[in-house]
Amino acid sequence: MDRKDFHMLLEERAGELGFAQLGVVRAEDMSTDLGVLEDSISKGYHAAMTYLERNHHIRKEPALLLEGTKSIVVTITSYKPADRQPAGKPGIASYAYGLDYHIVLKKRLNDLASLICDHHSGTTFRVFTDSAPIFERSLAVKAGLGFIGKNTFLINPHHGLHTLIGVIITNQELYYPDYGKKGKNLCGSCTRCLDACPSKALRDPFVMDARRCISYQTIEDNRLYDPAKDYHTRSGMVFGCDICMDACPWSRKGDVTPIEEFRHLRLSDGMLVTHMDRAQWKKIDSHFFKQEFKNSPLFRPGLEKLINNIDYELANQSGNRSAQGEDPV
Ligand code: B12
Repeated sequence: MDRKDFHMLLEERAGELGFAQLGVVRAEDMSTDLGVLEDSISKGYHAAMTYLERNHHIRKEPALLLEGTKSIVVTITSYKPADRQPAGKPGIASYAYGLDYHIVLKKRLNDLASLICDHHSGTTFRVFTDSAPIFERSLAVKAGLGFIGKNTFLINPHHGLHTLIGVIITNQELYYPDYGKKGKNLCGSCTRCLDACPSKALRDPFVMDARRCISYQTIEDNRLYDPAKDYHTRSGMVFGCDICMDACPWSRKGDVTPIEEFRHLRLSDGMLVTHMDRAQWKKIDSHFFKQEFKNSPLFRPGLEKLINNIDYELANQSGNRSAQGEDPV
C-alpha cells in the first residue's frame, strides 16, 4: 500500500475510533512557538505552572521525545455535550462533564497507532495528550486542523472549539498532505472572547494571562482562596471555564461528541455530577470523592480545593465580600 492510501486508511480508522479529524506533519523545529512561550513566561503569564519553564529543548525539537522520530500524527476529538449543565449549579467546564480525556484519548491514540504498527514493520511510537512538553495547538495548526483564535483556542471551521488534541509521534515516514493556508486566522475584527472574559485574562488578542484565568484559578492553582477577601468574579464557575469559548461564534460549529465516556458522569447514588448543587457537594467525604471521581477531571484539584471554589463562588454571588481583596495581578 502506498503512503497516500495508508493515510486514507488512517483517517478511516480515526473516524471509527471517534476522532473528528487528523493531520500528519513532519517533526520539525518549533523555535517560533518557543519564542511565544518565553515571552509569556517573561511576563509571568504562566502563573505557577513551572513545568512550562522546563524542557524547552524538547518543545523546540519534539523529535527528541522518541529516537528516530519522523512524523507527528495530530488528532482532534469533540467533547461537545448534547446538554449543558442546568443553570444555577456550581459551574463545571464542559470538557469535565464525563471521564478524564487523558484516559479516554490515550486508549484511542494507542489503538490508532496499532494501525501504523500493523502496516509498517519496526514501528516505534509514543502517544500524548496534554502529557508532554509540546505545543499541541501549534502542531494542530501545522497539521491543517484549524487556526489559533484570539482566545488562544485551536478553532476548527467545521468542528468548532470543543475539541481536544491528541498526538502520536512515530519513527515512520508517512504521507504529508499539503495543508496550505488552512491555519489562516478567521477571527476578523471579532473580540467577543476578550469582551466576555469576566477576569480579563485575555489581556490582548492571543495573549492569555493564566494568573487571571478562571480555569487556572479553579484547577491548576492549588492555593485556597479566602472567600471573604478575594474579589475576582468567576461567573459561577467552580471547575475550569468555558466563557471565552462560548462567546466565540465558531463554537456553534461541530457535532455532539460520539464518545460515550464524555457523557455527564453519573455517580453510584444516581446523581449526575453536573446536576449537583452546593449542599450536595458539601456532603461528599474524601472516601466517596476518591471512589467516584478517580477517573474524572475533577479529581485533579482535590475535594478541598473544589469545596473552596464553591464557597468562593457563593460569596461572590451573595455579595458577601469585604471588598478589601487585592487584585492578584
Ligand atoms: C498550560 C495549559 C493551560 C493553561 C494556560 C492556557 C494558555 N492559553 O496558555 C490553563 C490552565 C489556563 C489552561 C486552560 C484551558 N485549557 Co489548557 N492546556 C495547557 C497546556 C498543558 C499547555 C499550553 C501552553 O503551552 N501554553 C503556553 C502558550 C504560549 O502556548 P499555546 O497556548 O499552545 O499557544 C501557542 C499557539 O497559540 C501559538 N500562538 C500564540 N499566540 C499566537 C498568535 C497568533 C497570531 C498565532 C497564529 C499563533 C499564536 O503559539 C503558542 C506556542 O505554540 C495544553 C496542552 C499542550 N501540551 O499544549 C493544554 C490545552 C491548550 N488546554 C486545553 C483546554 C481544553 C483548556 C480549557 C478549555 C479547559 C477549560 N475548559 O477550563 C482552558 C482554555 C483556556 C484558554 N483560553 O486557553 C486544550 C485546548 C484544545 C483547543 N481546542 O484549543 C489543550 C491543547 C489540551 C489538549 N490536549 O487538548 N490550559
